Formats: sequence, structure tokens, C-alpha cells
Amino acid sequence: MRLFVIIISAALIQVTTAFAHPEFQRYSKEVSGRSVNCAVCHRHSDGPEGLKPGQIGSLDQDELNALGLARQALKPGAGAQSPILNEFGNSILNQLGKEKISELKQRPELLAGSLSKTSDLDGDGIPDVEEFKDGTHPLNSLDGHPWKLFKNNLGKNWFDILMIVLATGSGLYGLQNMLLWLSLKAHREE
Ligand SMILES: [Ca+2]
Repeated sequence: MRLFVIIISAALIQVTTAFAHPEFQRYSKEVSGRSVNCAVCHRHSDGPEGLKPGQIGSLDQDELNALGLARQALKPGAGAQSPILNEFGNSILNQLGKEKISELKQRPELLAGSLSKTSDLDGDGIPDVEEFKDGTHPLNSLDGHPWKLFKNNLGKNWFDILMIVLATGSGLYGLQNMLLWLSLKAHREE
């Protein structure tokens, strides 16, 4: 009986570690100093194990079939869409394949260097790999390194900002002249 429990526990541990990759999460947390959860790559923020939406226990038969195909995506470019991964997680799977991902678990600091430098899934101007290192969410355009977001927004909206500055400047100029005119008028009437 005891042996049976040990075997079952070992099998469960293996299944759990086969789906989750906490090494990458830990690395992102360490380098960014921010709290990073499983939702960076997974559909559910608690990770792949469980019964909640996006977790293995909630999958229907079609999704289980898709999960089976994703688990066989050993090489890059398999086009797999794992139902427990989000768009970023699936993009990593398709860029690297499962073999390379397992290899990188020993050296999580090499993950960012192995991925596309230009892919920006949420279109906030910060590449996914930078967001991974910054501990921000690569699929949320409002979540990004504050200085990088500010710079990108400034770059995108420079014309509007220039117009506001000009309008404010000319408004102040007009106000100053009106005050000057009023004070001259008051002097003349004295
Ligand atoms: Ca981004």
C-alpha cells in the first residue's frame, strides 16, 4: 500500500512538472524584482493544474486532443495551440519546441535570448522578451516598464503633444496681451 502511494505521488509530481515551468517564472521574478505569476505564459494565473478555466481539469475532449498535439511539439514551428497556454506561451512553444524549452529550464536566463527580439504581441512597443525580463505582461498593453511605456507613447503621440504645447503657449501669449491691453486702456482712462 505504501509503495502504491509512493508510485502515485511520483507519477503526479512528474505530470505536474511536465506541464509547469516555474524556472522561467522564478527567473523573471528575480531579474525584475516584480511579482510574476503563471499567467505570463499560461491561461490561468495559478498554472496548468486544476479545474479552473484554462486548467487541465476543465478541458473538453477537443482541447485535450489539442493538448496532446502540443505535448508532441518537440521541434520549433509545429503550429501547436496548447489550450493551457496563452498567446505568449504558445509563441514560445512554436518558436523553440518542447525539447529546447526543457533544455532551457536548466539555464532560464537564456530563454529571452532564444526568442524573437521584435515580437510584440500586445503592441505596446515593448518586445515580449523585454517584458519577460521586466516582469510585465506581454499580452497587456497597459502593463509595461513605466519609462519604456512613456517613451513609446511620447513617440506615438508627439504631434498631439506638440499641438497642446503650441495651443497652451499661444493661449498664454493671447492672455498676456489682453491683460496688457486692459492695463493700457485703464491707464488712458485715468
Ligand atoms: Ca509588449
